Amino acid sequence: MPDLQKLYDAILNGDNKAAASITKEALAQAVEPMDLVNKYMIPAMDEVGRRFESEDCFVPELLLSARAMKGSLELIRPLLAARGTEPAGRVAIGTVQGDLHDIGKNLVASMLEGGGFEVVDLGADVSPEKFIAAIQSRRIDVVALSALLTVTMPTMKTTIEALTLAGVRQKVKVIVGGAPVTKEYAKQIGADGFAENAISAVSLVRKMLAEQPVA
Ligand code: B12
Repeated sequence: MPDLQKLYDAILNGDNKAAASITKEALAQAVEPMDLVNKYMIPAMDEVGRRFESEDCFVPELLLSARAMKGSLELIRPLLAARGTEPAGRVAIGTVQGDLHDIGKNLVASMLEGGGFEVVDLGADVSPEKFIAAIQSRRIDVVALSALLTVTMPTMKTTIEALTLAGVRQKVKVIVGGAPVTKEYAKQIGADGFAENAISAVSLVRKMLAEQPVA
């Protein structure tokens, strides 16, 4: 069994090679993938965030840590996706325009795939027009919006408004999330739901589609 504390350290120190090798070793030894994510990887990114806030590290260090996190997540993602059974619905997910943070969004996408949903990942910095085009071309059930910056949170509202203007809002459920987003904010901007993390996002979408299938 690898020393998993070293996975935390590798992500914290932005050492992508070490992070990938410990992740591979852990998965080969059947360590539960979500334990790696929740107990070591996310806490390491939280610590990076704290250091960034207190100016003990800067954007280059953030980028290295993010690269290490993404590399390990890429190894974990296929395992999460393989857990699904029948497609339970189709979700278009993206980080809203102006926001480049995509680690949390990728995690939500992986968990939804693992939960049996088909996921159309539109990426980061996604314009309202791209969300609209996805709804129009891909029979989307749920639109999932991510934002990590307080300055891009209002873009969630403008994206929802754009869906209404384009006449596609009633075709989908809209869920929102990201570290600064709250349940109250979700309600305030007219979203149908909010989830705090990737695991609760899956149960939220499942519940929503079971309770009231979209038109
Ligand atoms: C990594 C990182 C970066 C990387 C992003 C790399 C990438 N590809 O994503 C880089 C270096 C590019 C970056 C840039 C910037 N960043 Co930054 N970044 C972070 C950091 C350290 C970690 C974010 C992260 O990945 N967390 C791990 C993931 C797993 O968590 P998460 O994203 O919150 O996602 C979870 C939940 O929120 C939820 N969720 C997420 N999305 C969704 C969507 C739905 C639908 C649902 C239901 C749930 C959900 O589920 C996820 C899994 O559980 C945070 C600090 C922190 N601890 O959050 C700062 C942080 C977000 N960044 C910050 C800032 C200021 C910036 C910059 C402006 C810095 C600068 N001066 O240039 C730029 C902005 C660039 C831009 N236009 O977007 C601030 C934001 C402050 C604020 N209140 O707005 C933070 C909070 C750091 C800080 N403490 O100051 N950043």
